[in-house]
Amino acid sequence: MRFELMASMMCADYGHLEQEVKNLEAGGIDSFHIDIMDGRFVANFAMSLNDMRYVAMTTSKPLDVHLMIEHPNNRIGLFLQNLRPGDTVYIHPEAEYHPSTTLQAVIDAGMVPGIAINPGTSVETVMELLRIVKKVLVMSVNPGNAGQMFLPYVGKKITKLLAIKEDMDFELYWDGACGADKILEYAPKGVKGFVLGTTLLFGKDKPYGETLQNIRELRF
Ligand code: S6P
Ligand code: MG
Repeated sequence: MRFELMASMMCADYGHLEQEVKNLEAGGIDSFHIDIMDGRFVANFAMSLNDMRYVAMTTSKPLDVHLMIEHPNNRIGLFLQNLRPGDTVYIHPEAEYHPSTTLQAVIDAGMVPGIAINPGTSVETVMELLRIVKKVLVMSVNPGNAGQMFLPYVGKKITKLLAIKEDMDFELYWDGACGADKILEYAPKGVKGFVLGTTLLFGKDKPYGETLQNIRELRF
C-alpha cells in the first residue's frame, strides 16, 4: 500500500529552515505542505509568500500549498508565479465567491488544482468542484493552528468522499491531527496522503528518516 507523506512546514524549526527541508528530503518526505494564512479567513498568520518561495528554492520535491486566505483569486498570481508545474494549490471554497474560476487559473498555470474543506463544510456543497479538482484536502481540525484535537465527526465525511471518488478523478488527503491510528485506519481505505505535523513528525527528538520509515511500514 503506497501512500504519500507531506511535512507541515509551519511546524518546522524556522531558525534552521534550510536544514529542516534538507533533513526531511533526505528522510524521504514526498512533499512540503505550506500553510499560507492571512489573519482573516483564519485568525492566525502562519507561513507567507516568501516562506513558500524559500522552500521552493531549497527543494526539488513538490510543494503542497494550502491557501487559507480570503478571496484567493485576488492574489493567486503571486503564488502561481513562484511555483513549478506539478506543485499543488488548494483553495478553500468557503473563502471564494467563484471557486471554479480560481481553480481554472491554477489549472491554466500548470499546477495541480485542489480544494481544502473545513470540518463544517458538507460534501454536497462542493460536489461540482469535485469534478474539477485532482485533490481534496479534508480538514480534520478547524484551520488555523497546528497541535489541535481531531474532530471525530469528520470521519463520516471521509467515508462519503471515499465512495464518491470511485466515479471521479480526485484523490483524498488528510490534514490535521494526523496520528498513527488515522493512518492505520484510512490508508487501507484509500486516503492517498497525510499531512504530518506535531502529532507524528515534528518535535519528537527522532531523525525524520526514522519516523518516516516507521510510518511507511505502519510500525507504530
Ligand atoms: C492547520 C493546517 C495544518 C496543520 C497541521 C499540523 O490550519 O492546515 O496543515 O499545520 O495539521 O499538524 P498537527 O499534527 O500539529 O495537527
Ligand atoms: Mg494545512
